[in-house]
Amino acid sequence: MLDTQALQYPRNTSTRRLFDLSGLWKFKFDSGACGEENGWQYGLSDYILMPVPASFNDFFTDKNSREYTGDFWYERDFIVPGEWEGMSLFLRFEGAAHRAEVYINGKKTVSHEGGFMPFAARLDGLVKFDKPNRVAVKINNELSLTSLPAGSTKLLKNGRKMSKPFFDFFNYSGLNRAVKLVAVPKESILDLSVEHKLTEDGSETKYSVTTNGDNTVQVSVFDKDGSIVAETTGKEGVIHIENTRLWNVLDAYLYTFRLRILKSGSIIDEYYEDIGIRTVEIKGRDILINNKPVYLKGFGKHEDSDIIGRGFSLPVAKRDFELMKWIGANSFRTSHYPYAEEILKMADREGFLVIDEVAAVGMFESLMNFLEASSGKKTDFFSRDIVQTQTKENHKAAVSELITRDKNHACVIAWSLFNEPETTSDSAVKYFEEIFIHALKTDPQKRPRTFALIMNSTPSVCKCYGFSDFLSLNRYYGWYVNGGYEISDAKEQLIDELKEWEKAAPNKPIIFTEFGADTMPGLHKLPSVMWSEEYQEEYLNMQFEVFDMFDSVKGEQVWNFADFQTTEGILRVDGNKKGIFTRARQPKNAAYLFKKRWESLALDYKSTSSCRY
Ligand code: CKU
Repeated sequence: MLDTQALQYPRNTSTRRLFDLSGLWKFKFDSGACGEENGWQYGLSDYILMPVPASFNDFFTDKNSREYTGDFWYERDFIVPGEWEGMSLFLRFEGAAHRAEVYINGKKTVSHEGGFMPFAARLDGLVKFDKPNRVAVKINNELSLTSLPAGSTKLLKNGRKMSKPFFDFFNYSGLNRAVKLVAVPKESILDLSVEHKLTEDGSETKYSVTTNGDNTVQVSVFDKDGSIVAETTGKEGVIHIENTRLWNVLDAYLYTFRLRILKSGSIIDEYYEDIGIRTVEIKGRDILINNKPVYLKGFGKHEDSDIIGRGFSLPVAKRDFELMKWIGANSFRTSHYPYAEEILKMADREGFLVIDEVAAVGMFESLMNFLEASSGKKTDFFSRDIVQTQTKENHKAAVSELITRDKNHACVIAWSLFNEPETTSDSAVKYFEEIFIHALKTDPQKRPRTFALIMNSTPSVCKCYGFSDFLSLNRYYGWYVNGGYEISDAKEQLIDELKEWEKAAPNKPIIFTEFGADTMPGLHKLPSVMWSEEYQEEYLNMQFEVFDMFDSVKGEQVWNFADFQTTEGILRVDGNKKGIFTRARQPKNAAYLFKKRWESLALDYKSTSSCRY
């Protein structure tokens, strides 16, 4: 059963309490997978200290530790204040990559699969008040056919395990996001869903609140100045706001929804959520926000930075938003996994459009999918029984969690349900259908659903594009195919493929969710060669010319926002260098090219709808 309250962003309110347990935790590798046998759930000996939140990998100076694959443990003590007795208590793990088992004072309380979603270890009856309690968590970072992201684990001849991802980012692991101690009233608000509609005089928001009791629920809506604009009671209902200040692209406005459980005048529980009122719809070949067409400008990103790996860093997130605003972007995709909630909150506040992606990446099954996809390699990932059972179950659970966690964010305009899966077999079709239906059922706002199409998923062979409400193309003509002086042929290929898509899917907008060229910052060559800053610009100018030829292309999200770390290999020079910014978040020349283009493109660029700005 989905613990919806665990997915609710924790807040201090008049009835709720919160401690952030970020800091140094005890840490130990368990290469023999014998931690429990040795009683590690009660406490670790011979440990080292490890910062939380962060990936453990890049702190180490020895390669065996950096590449470590298998079980590892974190542990610390915490005190629950006596004043919290009688409340419902839990530890909220916001991201433990990739699976975790939590022990409270030696007792196993919860396990969770997937490294990018919050889950709760319920503490009721397990902790002492005003005295130290111990939390020990065993994490495992092995990749397999059933993990999201998918990959394999190789046993080296020396007995060590090694991660072999079917995807192009380093398998950063550990407590990548915060752990919080949360106290809520026994009778409390478990979940809120909202669905917006624009009316002649403002807006209507259909809402639904779940609680674990029968007392009255009150919903009050406040504007930015703190004035109340609507109030109603009941677990379900409609909130009518007049002259609504809508949430718009790069022009955000958030109302505060205050939820209360009331019992004879006293407040049993209180929770707040900042909510932007807007609608999203695909109509013909347009993406409409509040019934107005938009053109997406932005990036595929990663949660990736120096030293902390995939660990969440508020300062890095802040810098990224400043750069995205500076360059004239209005959107990004959370490639290739759900990002920390704080990032979506920032996007809500800044008015960015987000394609929210589940960690279903690697379902093409290749160690170098980026290369092999363009060479015509075929795999049969979905034909396996284990994929149709266990992987699908994990995938559905991940979709449920993602949508439950993120459904109320104004910034989320679409769900991306896969990145570059195999799509040419009948077994893929069956799997896709279930995942797409599941997402639709779970989302109260019925947002558009999509998936990013790998290079060899072309209209003539792809059997799955029909499920998408808009097409998301990852294309590298001019890089993996016909790069360098052959770029003129690359351009022809790109044009030909787009013509085919326009014919095959006449009613679907096309977004380029990836295109890009690896570029060593500071490498200059006249005339250009591949990897030089000049070639990156030449490649991008070619892409722009083609995008501008097709009215069906309704967005461009370049790969990638910044350089990022990957598994080492002959095609990666200390990581993927397709960034428009370096890993230290400084511009390559191409950043100025984008700035010029994006600042000059209207928000409704190429719209076909009659309703324009
Ligand atoms: C990117 C077939 C292309 C897949 N795409 C996925 C992304 O994760 C990679 O980093 C390609 C690349 O730079 O190769």
